[in-house]
Amino acid sequence: DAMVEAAALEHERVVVTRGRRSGRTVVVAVHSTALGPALGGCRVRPYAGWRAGVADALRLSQAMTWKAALAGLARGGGKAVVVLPPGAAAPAGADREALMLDVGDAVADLRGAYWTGPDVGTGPADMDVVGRRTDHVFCRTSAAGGSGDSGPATADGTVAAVRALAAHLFGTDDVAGLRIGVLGLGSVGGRLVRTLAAAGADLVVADADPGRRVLAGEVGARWVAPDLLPVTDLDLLVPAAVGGLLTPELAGRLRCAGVVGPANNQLAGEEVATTLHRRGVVWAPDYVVSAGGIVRAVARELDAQPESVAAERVAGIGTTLAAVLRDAAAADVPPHQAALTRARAIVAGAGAGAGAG
Ligand code: PPY
Repeated sequence: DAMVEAAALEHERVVVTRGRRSGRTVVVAVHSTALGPALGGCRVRPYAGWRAGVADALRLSQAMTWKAALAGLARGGGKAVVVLPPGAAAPAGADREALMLDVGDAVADLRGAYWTGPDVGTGPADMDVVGRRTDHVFCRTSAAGGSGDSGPATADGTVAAVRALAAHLFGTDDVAGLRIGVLGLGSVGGRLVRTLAAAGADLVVADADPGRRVLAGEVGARWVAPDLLPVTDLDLLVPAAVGGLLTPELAGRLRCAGVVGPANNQLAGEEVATTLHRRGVVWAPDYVVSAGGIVRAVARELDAQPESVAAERVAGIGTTLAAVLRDAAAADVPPHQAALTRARAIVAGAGAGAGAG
C-alpha cells in the first residue's frame, strides 16, 4: 500500500533472508543509523505472508528511529521480524533455537549497523541464543551478562508518561481517582496496572486471554471485554497490547480525554492522529511512551550505569512527553506532528539537546 511505499523510501537497508536452519523468512529493516547503530527488537509472530512481515518491519523500524532520537539516545532505528505462517504456534525447543540462531546470523551479517533485542514473541532466553552468533544483542539474561527483561522498564516509562499526560490534561500528575483503562495485561500491562492501582487509579482492564482476569481481581480493577474497553467512559486509555488499535472507525468512538500506552504502532493510519486531535483526544505518541526498555538497556549495557541511574533516565520519558505536549498545544497540532518535528530535527543534527525536553 501507499504508506508502506512511502516508508520504504526512507530506509537505509532492508534485508529479507531465509534462515538456513529454520527455513523461516527473517526480515531486518534498518531505518536510520544517522545518530548511531540502529537499535530495535526482534518480533516473532504469524503474518499473512512475508510481505506483511516486511511491511511491519518497515513501520516498526521507522518508529524506532523516532523512539531512540526522542529518548536522547545516540542510536538509530531498526527492527527484525521472523515471519511465521498464519495460525502457527510459537516455536519451541530445537525449532526455536534454530530460529534464533538464524536471527543471530542475520544480525551478525549487518556488522554492527543493527543491534537486536526482545520484542513481541521473544525474550531474554532467546537473546542468549542470538548471542551465540553475534555480540550485537541487548537484554540477554543476567546469567549471560545481559540486562534481562525489558518489560518492567517499559512499564515504568509508561507510568511516567501517564503522569505527564494527566498533568497536561488535568493539572496534576496524581492519578488517584482517575479512571484509566488498560488494554492488555501482559508483562508490561500487568506491571502497569499494579503500579497504577497502588497509586489509587480507578482501573478498567481487558485482555484477550480470560486467564488474566485473575490479575484484575487482585488489583481491584473492573474487567470488561477487549472490544468494549476503548469505548468505555475513561479519563485515559492505555493500549498495552499489539498495535493497530486506533483505526479511523474507532478514533471516532473513543470516550476518553487522552490515550497513552506502550503498544507499538497504535495508529492504523497516520491520519488517525489528526482525527483524534480534531475530536480533542490527546494521543501521546507510542514511540515516546514506550522507550523505557531501550533507555534502560542502553544505560545498563552500553553506558554501564547502575539501576538507579537507568531508572532516572526512564523517568525522563515523562519530561520528554511533557515537552512534546507543550509544543503541540502551542502550535495546535497533533502531538504526533510535534514529536516527529522534534525527532526529525534531532536526526538531522539540528536539535541537539532537544531529546531531554
Ligand atoms: C522497542 O523499544 O520497541 C524495542 O525494540 C525493544 C528493545 C528493548 C531493549 C533493547 C532493544 C530493543
